[in-house]
Amino acid sequence: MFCYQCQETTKGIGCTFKGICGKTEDVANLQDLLIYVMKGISLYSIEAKKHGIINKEVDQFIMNGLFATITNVNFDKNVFIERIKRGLELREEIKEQLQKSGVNIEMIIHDAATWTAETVEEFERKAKTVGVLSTENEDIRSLRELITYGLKGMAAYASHAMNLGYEKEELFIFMQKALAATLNDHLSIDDLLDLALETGKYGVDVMALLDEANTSTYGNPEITNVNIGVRNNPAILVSGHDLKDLEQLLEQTNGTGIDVYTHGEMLPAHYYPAFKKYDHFMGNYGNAWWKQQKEFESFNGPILMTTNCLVPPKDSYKDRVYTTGDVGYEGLIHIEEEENGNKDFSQIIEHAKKCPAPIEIETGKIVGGFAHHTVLGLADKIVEAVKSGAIRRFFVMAGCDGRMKSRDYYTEFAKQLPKDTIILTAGCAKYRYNKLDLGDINGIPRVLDAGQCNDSYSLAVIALKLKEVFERNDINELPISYNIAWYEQKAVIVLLALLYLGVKNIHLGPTLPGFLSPNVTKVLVENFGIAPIQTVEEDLKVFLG
Ligand code: FSO
Ligand code: SF4
Repeated sequence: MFCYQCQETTKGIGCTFKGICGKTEDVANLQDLLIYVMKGISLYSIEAKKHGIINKEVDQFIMNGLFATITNVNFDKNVFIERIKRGLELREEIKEQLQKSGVNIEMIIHDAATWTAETVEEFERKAKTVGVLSTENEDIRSLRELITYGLKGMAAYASHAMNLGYEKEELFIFMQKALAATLNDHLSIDDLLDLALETGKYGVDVMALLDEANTSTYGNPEITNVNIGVRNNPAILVSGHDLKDLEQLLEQTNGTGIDVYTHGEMLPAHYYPAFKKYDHFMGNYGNAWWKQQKEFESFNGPILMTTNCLVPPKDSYKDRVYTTGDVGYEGLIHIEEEENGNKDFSQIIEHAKKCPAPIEIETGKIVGGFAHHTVLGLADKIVEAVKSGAIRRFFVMAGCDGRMKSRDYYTEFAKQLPKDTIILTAGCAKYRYNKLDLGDINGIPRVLDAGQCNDSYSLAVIALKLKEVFERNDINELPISYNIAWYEQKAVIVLLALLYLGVKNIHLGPTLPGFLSPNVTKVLVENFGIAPIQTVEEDLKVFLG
């Protein structure tokens, strides 16, 4: 195996026998093969789309396949074996559709489109030949992977939007076009750089689509105090990003005496008006994903994982963890979607009834709900505060949290920021500073949480609005600095989206991606001013210059 898609990759270079995330070698290899199969399908599918041949299953298969290979989503070998099998069948189906329509497909000769196998042993053999390192040139490899990881993040967001009935054909076309392009040996470094930026364009589109899906379905996030303590009822903990799953669980637990708490990235669900009507939607329990081994233990009740980030569960609570959607782990119970799109969570509810209430690990409240609608509603106040000098600068500190000690930087950075600055955040990065008492500026809290990582879209909308209000020509002329923390591939699509929007001088940490080759890094530094983080003191000097 060779995997370097996340920030915690071994030595910053690549995981070669077992992932730091817990992904095993066989699963890593099969994930590579699934990606390869999807690239092969894409070669046919983009032809089919050109000729008006519709195959909805292909679109969904590729979206969910990309999603399942994101860090900490699916660790289940059998899931990948089944998907590879289905992928090969689908590839043949779409090929047949093309042939029946008289489309000439003789030019599609790439191995990804033609190889075939039936047994698991054959899959495993093939998998070893199609991984990341099968691209020899390290710059081409770097860009191909950058694009692929961006597509994975895009796919995750597209999937949440689709669960709420929102989809966009252009996104599927692009995902498949870009996947196919990563097989094309004729594309130059410049072509691939352009494609990476184009990925960012569709990144903006997919986040806008998900924003539309979430806000039209559940209302605009409102300023909300979220309880972080517990009460004495048995309860279910929900983690991940899927609001549709949460809604169904809240409906099904209503009146059962079971409380529901959020963990990690599900925290922002509390900001949506539609979820406020549930009295048993109690609060948020714990912190970012990587603390789950401790927090799931003390929660006492069952846990539903709707997306990443799942950490291989400890035996002490393993029987309480349930997965759904693209999430999977061998031995955990998976709740399947029914034909009509419903999910039956009764098994989890019955389980919860037998469990003691959660152990309280903290008390108090955290505030959030500062997505674009709320912040633009405060625009006058904010503009006034900027003009009067009460707010000197905004710091976008969106992204992910993670295990590495070096991420203490973000807590320290937040603490040391001058009192006349505001942090704009989204994603689980916020847990590094959202429980600090950083105060407010004229009633505006100094940490404004827009929501999940996909709500970084809100931060872009806010920046674009400020650009308009302050009559600037360039988004980079605003008093906004970007100090982004990344962990997995959704952060990659967020980053590409910001680059596409023209944001310069983003600081990225706690380390630069292992998948960026020295030459690709050089291009990003020269063209976009991307920089690694240094010490808090050094960075503050640079930002506040
Ligand atoms: Fe965090 Fe995990 Fe949202 Fe990521 S939960 S790390 S960017 O999956 O998705 O922010
Ligand atoms: Fe390693 Fe990250 Fe890949 Fe897991 S996802 S195998 S930790 S690079």
